[in-house]
Amino acid sequence: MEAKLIKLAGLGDERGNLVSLEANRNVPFEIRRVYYLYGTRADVSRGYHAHKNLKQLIVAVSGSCRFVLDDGAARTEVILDDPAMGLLVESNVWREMHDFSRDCVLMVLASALYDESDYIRDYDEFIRTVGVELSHE
Ligand code: T46
Repeated sequence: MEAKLIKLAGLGDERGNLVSLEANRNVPFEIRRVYYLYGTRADVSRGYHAHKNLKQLIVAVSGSCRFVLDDGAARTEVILDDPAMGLLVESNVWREMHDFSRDCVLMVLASALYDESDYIRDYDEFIRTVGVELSHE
């Protein structure tokens, strides 16, 4: 699978940088929730789940971390280290986050409110879920 990286147009000038995120413009969905992760220890990995019905745009507004994305057929890795790049993660994509820098602040724009029943936290269940979906295509 390919990581979908979106270049977020900078509106900066000689004073510094500015990135604007707008629903259904440079963010390809209606934004219903924003959250951010920070202070994650370098020896800690997070994620290990997929979402059944959620789109997310993920931006490392500070620092860096490494994403592993898996659509059930293939895995890919991407390092997020640029506040002007957004990683678009569609539904039914298993994600893991590793190697957080001390200053990493990961901001996530999401298409829905928090709902634990939208999570698939078991990898075997994830594979069964996408396997079923692929067989319907
Ligand atoms: C994701 C990655 C990138 C809430 O109560 N509300 C929320 O909006 C969120 C995001 C989480 N929570 C609760 C659920 C757990 O009890 O906060 C706790 C930590 O969440 P989780 O273990 O899912 O965190 P991560 O870092 O593994 O994953 C998070 C997001 O949950 C997830 O949607 O894609 O960041």
